[in-house]
Amino acid sequence: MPVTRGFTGRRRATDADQQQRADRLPPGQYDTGSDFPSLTAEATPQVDVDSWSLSIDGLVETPQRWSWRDIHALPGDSYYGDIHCVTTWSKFDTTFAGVSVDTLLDAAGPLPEAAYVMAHATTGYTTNLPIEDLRGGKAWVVWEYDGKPLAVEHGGPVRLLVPHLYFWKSAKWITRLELMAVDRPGFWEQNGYHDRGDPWLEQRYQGDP
Ligand SMILES: Nc1nc2c(c(=O)[nH]1)N[C@H]1C(S)=C(S)[C@@H](COP(=O)(O)O)O[C@H]1N2
Ligand SMILES: [Mo]
Repeated sequence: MPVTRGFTGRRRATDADQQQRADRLPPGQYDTGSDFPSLTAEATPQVDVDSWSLSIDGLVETPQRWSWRDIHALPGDSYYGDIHCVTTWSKFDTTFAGVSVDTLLDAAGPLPEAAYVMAHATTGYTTNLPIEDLRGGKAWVVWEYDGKPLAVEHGGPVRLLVPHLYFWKSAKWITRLELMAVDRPGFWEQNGYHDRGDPWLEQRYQGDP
């Protein structure tokens, strides 16, 4: 009965695929499928690439500043995988391209006492991260999504991408990384959200593990 065998085979593959997708969802999250929600606290800015720049300053040996052209001249890198918003949507199989934050930090030379980073956007949005969450191939500064220029509602021209943490850590319209010795809460963190935000530990709010 070739027809039945074929049908059973397909159904098994689908079950396995569904289980795999379920295993990729951190606790309390759902799969948003092909939707890519946009979440912005402030008014969406128009950022002109000719005047945009990214700075690294604070506790570094050599403060750095890259223009749009300079940052494109650095060795490129990309991310393929999942993202997780604290409002409970997760999106699978995203592709972003830009540069690894390691490349940027290496150029600036973090001082030994630099333990935290505040990411700043043109709009005044801020978010704080332990420096270790930005090193070791875990974080990017990106200007492409799905092979196309990053749309303004998703942080274009340039955003931070830290996909192993809740997505509010991925500051849109990024212009500055400030290296600090002592942690300081950013925008959502001042409003009760967690200082680290690991989705697998469900670190949503201050006081969560
Ligand atoms: N500048 C800025 N960056 C931001 C935000 C914001 O409001 N302003 N929202 C954060 C939150 S809560 C999420 S879930 C993601 C949303 O990114 P998206 O709009 O591309 O989905 O951006 C993060 N970065
Ligand atoms: Mo979010």
